[in-house]
Amino acid sequence: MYTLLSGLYKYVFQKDEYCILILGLDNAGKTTFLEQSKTRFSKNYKGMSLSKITTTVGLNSKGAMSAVGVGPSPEGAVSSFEATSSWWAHLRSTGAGCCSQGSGETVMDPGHSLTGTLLSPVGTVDVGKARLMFWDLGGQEELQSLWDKYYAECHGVIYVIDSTDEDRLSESKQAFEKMVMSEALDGVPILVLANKQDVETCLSIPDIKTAFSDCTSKIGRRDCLTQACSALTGKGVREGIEWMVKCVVRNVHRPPRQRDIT
Ligand SMILES: Nc1nc2c(ncn2[C@@H]2O[C@H](COP(=O)(O)OP(=O)(O)OP(=O)(O)O)[C@@H](O)[C@H]2O)c(=O)[nH]1
Ligand SMILES: [Mg+2]
Repeated sequence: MYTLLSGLYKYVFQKDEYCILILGLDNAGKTTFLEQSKTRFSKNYKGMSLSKITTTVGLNSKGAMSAVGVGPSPEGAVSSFEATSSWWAHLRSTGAGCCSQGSGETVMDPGHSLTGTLLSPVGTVDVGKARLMFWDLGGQEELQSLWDKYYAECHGVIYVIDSTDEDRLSESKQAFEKMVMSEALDGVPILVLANKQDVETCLSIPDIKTAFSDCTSKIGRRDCLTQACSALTGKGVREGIEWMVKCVVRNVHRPPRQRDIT
């Protein structure tokens, strides 16, 4: 009887949490994608106008803390935030798991003038029993060195490509290649979003697949999907998220964290 009731309690009140990294070059549309996802999947979420999203400065450290259950809700944290010097130093020197760091202070690191997202915003999306916790990491070159600090603890990666930026496609491919070659990401599902498909002159999916073709062997046998997407209009967003949920749920090598819904 106890087992039955405990099973029922878990079914009703527990969510399986999965950490999802959103990576890609700066200006690819990561933050816009995150906002669009939250808007589409969270009934009561009132996001800001997507066209008003600008490159984010620094990180929302309080939001980051709240995502692990020790601070205020990160929902709605879209505007620019400043990085803490201790956070910055902490990230640079030690790195940290995507679910276990933060200082909560707000001071700009004087040594860096960041013009993109460092780590913001943190958002969550519930799909059935799964809760995806997104980490929107900055795409600028100097910030890419931080990406691998999060690999060991993530359950999935969403890699965003700007399909309108042919000039930077090979730069994006190099960043992608470096990422998939990381052992810490072995077996982790990767969703590649060919974003900005609403722009008439954008590169097609076959164009992008061709440009990324020599990454195929490095992707190996893990789940990987290239999805046409417009973070601005929402095209392909639901399909991408639902695919990711399916993959992280079936990946027995990276079990979710379980948390009671409060
Ligand atoms: N046309 C079009 N524009 C988009 C789309 N997604 C994002 N954008 C625009 O691209 C620009 C960059 O979007 P962001 O979401 O800030 O990009 P980001 O990847 O978060 O950039 P960083 O924070 O610098 O790493 C903004 O002007 C967005 O409005 C899209 O699907 N279509
Ligand atoms: Mg951003």
